[in-house]
Amino acid sequence: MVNKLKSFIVSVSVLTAFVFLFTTGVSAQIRLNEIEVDTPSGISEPCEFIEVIGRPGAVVPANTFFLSIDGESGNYGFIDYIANLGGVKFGSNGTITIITSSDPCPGRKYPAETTIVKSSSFAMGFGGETFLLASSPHPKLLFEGQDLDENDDGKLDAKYALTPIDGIAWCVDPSFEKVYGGAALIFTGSVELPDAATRFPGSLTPFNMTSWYFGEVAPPDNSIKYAEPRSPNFPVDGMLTPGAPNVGTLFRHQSQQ
Ligand SMILES: [Ca+2]
Ligand SMILES: [Ca+2]
Ligand SMILES: [Ca+2]
Ligand SMILES: [Ca+2]
Repeated sequence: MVNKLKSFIVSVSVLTAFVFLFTTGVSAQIRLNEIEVDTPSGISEPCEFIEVIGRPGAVVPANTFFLSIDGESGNYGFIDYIANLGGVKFGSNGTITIITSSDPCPGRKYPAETTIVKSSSFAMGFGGETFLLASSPHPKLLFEGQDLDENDDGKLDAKYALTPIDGIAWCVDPSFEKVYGGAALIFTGSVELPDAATRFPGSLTPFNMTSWYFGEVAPPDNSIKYAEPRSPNFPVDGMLTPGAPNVGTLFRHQSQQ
């Protein structure tokens, strides 16, 4: 009897470990890949998108979210934009593309090889902002306008039990703004915050500043061209690839100088 119980406990533990490893294995392969936050239009953001990369055909574990979290004083921790990716299958090119359901981007066609997810959020936040992939066992607590940092200490409050997966952030002044969930702060400054950012293809380290290049986006709204000011590491072949695998040769710029 004791032996049976022991072997039952062992089986359950092995199964639990397997499920845990499998789940973390899948989420370990999910990365933020590309993001266009500020489109050239001065009045709306019709061509915003968020691209997430993973294994082609893999299903995102339940309760996995993309969050745009405000980092500015007075709004520390507020969710500006949310998309639930749980249960979504990566397209055959390994991407999921999140767009807003309310504001179509005229003239832009997303490839059939990506999976489109529509968010009811209207636009990601401007200024100091964190763009985070995270999971939480409390999905009902996550919605646009929720304050993930009620005590404004720059840490995601424990009650949300968020596990960050990957993320980037930018700030005008990090001494007055917050960056959440360990996101890589890829830009600080008051001149021009980046309009968009792209992960170098194949550089899949999470929360890693040097995996990213960024810049302004040139008009028109559906443009895929970056413009100045660009990041110092901007590759000669850098451009936006909404819903498609990224381009940009890492460190190429150094041999050009
Ligand atoms: Ca903001
Ligand atoms: Ca707050
Ligand atoms: Ca907090
Ligand atoms: Ca892309």
